[in-house]
Amino acid sequence: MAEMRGIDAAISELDRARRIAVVAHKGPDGDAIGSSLALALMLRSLGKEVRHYARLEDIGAPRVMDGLDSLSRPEAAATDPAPDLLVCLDCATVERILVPYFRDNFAKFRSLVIDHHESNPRYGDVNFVVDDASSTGELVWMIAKRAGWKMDRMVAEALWVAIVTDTGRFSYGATHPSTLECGADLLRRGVRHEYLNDQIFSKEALNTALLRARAYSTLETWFDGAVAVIRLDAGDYEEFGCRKADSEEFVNIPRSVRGVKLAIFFYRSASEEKCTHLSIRACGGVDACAFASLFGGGGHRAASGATIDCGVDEAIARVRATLENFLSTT
Ligand SMILES: [Mn+2]
Repeated sequence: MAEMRGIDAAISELDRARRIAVVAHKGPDGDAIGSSLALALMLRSLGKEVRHYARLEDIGAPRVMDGLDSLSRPEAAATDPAPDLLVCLDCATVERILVPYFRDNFAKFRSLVIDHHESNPRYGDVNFVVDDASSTGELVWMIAKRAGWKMDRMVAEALWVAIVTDTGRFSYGATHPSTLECGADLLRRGVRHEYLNDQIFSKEALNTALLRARAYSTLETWFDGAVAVIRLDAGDYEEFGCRKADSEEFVNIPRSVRGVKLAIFFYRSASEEKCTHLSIRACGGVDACAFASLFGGGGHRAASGATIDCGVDEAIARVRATLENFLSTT
């Protein structure tokens, strides 16, 4: 991996702090929730006063992990005792922080950022950001190894979930030898990999399967098959009683179409939401992060996201118009 700069500074920040707030990005995926849970569990067993902020109902399949019973509600942050250190994991920008209070008052806190998004501007007081790391989970594992912290099975399983979800079970390009070494180390710590992988990748509730069928029914391609898209609006989620977290992996539906260079999942998961989210995946040469940045989003070359301030129909029209030009220049 390119650089390990920041790891020792990160460890000394964590060593020094007594009261620590741990937070990941909005709409937490497996890496966000797994890496932050693992860090929170380890810091707690070091005797720190730790609050890990997230809402259980916003977590999709990764909620199969043990240890999520100690989450703090995001709205409690405003009245909880102020932390000595705010740790932001898997969170590319301040605006992406899951807890509104920390987003709005970010400058008031000493902050440590642990992340692997190449669009991350290093917004923390201390930053351990490694662009080409497989996952934030792998970075937390490196910290724990280097600091000599104990990793029990519960911690190892949270890291396993973080890594297998962000690497597509050790298959995407950012899967390095170090990622597999990390996986091996976690297995030695007793991770129930068959159970966890099955629960996360092969099982879903019937209503989620029906929402998936709806998503498939919207599949279409643009520009001679170079782009594939699917769309879900609030009515679809409401019809099947589903949430955003249930559709975490749906972008793989357009991504799976052979010949596609860019796959986009447009969604608005609740009728009170005034904006449309884009989950974007690129294959072969196209830069998904550069494309997302045209709409104020970001992420990685292969996987990125953005939010557009309008309904789904208009978002699709705007993206399609922008794409024509984007594809002809890449
Ligand atoms: Mn990640």
